[in-house]
Amino acid sequence: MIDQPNGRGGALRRGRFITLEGGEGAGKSTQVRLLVTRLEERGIEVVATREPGGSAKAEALRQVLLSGAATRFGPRGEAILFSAARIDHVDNTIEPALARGAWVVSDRFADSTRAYQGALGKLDSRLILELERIAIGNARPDLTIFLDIPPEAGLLRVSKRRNGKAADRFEAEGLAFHTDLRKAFREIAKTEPKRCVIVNALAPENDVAAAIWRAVETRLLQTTAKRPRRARRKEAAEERA
Ligand code: T5A
Repeated sequence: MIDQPNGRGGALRRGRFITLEGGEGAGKSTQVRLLVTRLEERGIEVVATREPGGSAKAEALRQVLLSGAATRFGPRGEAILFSAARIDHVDNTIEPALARGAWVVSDRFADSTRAYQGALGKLDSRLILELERIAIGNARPDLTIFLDIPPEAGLLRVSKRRNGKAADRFEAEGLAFHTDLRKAFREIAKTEPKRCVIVNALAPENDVAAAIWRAVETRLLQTTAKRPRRARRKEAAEERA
């Protein structure tokens, strides 16, 4: 096997990759922090990251994307720019962490492109999948938590936090946009139930955290502990190849 540094050649991946997705103000950043603390308490090395951003070059693109300067390129151009940022994020933050056995928890990832640019921008799903293939290669999330919240409630949280400051490019979209966005996220979760879990984000912070932790325990921690000798033998064989 060719061991490419970005993992696209199928390099061994030992860590686990969790993404949190959802609409504006759903509580993703809050829950990333709580989840990271909880995993660290279990002695797991965790890298907390976010999109757009998460690495030096991707953070530079974040400014462009959130300021609205990329809007003039249309949904296709925006999707490509989000994917360019993702390539740097995967190569320089996510893959190196997973390769050394750390867990990665990301505040948004490729499902945001599927929902925001794909579903809302009415892009051909083949383009979105091709961009995903190029940008993320093997760095596919093991678990995705969709924080589900009525858009009115999420936007209210965000506007309170903003405290008079201007909304960013996506926050500024109307209610119909955010309602469709919620549908798009739910649709993704429905089509990939093995990877995705929907959590009610209207609940109090601690209840949301508890629901996320239940998903992590049942889907990742228990399966990691029980990982059969077969899986470990396969990894060893991949390392030798
Ligand atoms: N985007 C991103 C794309 O279009 N395509 C892509 O491919 C990608 C990756 C990123 C924008 O980019 C778009 C989507 C986004 O519009 P961002 O600034 O990173 O923008 O913003 P968001 O990811 O949307 O995150 P937000 O900061 O808006 O919201 P969060 O992280 O979901 O929420 P959080 O934790 O900051 O909480 C918001 C407020 O609510 C409170 C918090 O204290 C905070 O004040 N809160 C709660 N209140 C009550 N109950 C709870 N359970 C609460 N949880 C949090």
